[in-house]
Amino acid sequence: MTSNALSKFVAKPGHVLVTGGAGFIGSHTVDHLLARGCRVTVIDNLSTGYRANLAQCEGRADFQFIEADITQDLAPVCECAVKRFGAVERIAHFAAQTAVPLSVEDPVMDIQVNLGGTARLLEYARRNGVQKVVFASSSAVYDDDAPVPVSETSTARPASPYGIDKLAGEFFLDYYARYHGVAFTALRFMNVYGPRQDPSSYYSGVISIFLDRAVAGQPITIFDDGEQTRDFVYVTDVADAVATAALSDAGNCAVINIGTGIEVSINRITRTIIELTGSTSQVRHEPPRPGDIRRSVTTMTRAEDLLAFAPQVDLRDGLARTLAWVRGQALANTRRGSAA
Ligand code: UD2
Repeated sequence: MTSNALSKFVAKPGHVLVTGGAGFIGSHTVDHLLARGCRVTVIDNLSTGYRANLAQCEGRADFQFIEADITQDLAPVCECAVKRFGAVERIAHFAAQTAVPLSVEDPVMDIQVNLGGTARLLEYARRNGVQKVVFASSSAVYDDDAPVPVSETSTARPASPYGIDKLAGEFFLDYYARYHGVAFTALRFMNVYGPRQDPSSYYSGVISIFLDRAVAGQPITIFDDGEQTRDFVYVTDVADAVATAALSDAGNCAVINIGTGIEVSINRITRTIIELTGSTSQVRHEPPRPGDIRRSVTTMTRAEDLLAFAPQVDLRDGLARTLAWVRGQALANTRRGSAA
């Protein structure tokens, strides 16, 4: 859990609030923060997160879980955690409605949860002297007209309400930094993958879906010709970047793309997964998914300069680690099934 990033910045353990901490990226961030000596409070409404993602933290003296919604008044929600761990010093904010297509179907709900939740969180930060907020933004702020590779100075023109929430959230952060002294870093994640990514939804990440299907021997569906590309970044590298930004002044008041700078096609992902799993799954093609962008990959300069970010896990290794987790889950499910 060490990184290049750590050596460059002085980490400041303290009380960190992680919203959406039972989710995929949030729970890995909790692990990294605890490993760096922080006291961690998680708020999660368990709408898409799972307590099981935090099983390794349960019972620890430096960890507290609160089941609550980000759209609630956060002061009473956090009261017991503040009594126990002291004032919240830093926040990593993941809690959100994360499905891009759902945001298109129901933009009002989407804005209420995502932008409303971010505004509420920032008000809590302002009123309670929180030093810094790290915000889980997204490559969804860019559309298909963005250059390849895309940089933080490229025009951000979201193609979905979800992307609008994220971009507007960044403006909120900037406003709270300038007028209320709450520092921030906004991290625009590219395609994050790894253990604990839930494959069960139509909106799940492609790697989690394909590994799940491959292990089960079920058909794999590639939308379009499979030559569309993404920048896949392993979840522990992302969690490390979040923890570095949260615990130091690195990346203060900056927007930073977090990826690998490596462009990979969906066909290549499919071939590697079939090879790693030895799967007999059939691969079939369906028409392109509405709204899908064709190519996505980031420049690395800003993440390197501001966070000393250097991904440690390459794609093959990351896929192998994720596969081990998927197989572990499948085994646990089988055991639970036969015990019932
Ligand atoms: C990612 C993010 C999303 C948003 C968006 C911004 C994930 C899970 N989603 O969406 O939150 O930030 O980027 O642009 O990281 N595909 C298949 N078969 C499948 C599923 C997907 O071929 O069963 C293809 C899909 O058509 C797309 C690619 O795989 O071309 C990646 O899809 P995704 O849903 O994993 O991620 P993306 O880039 O649409």
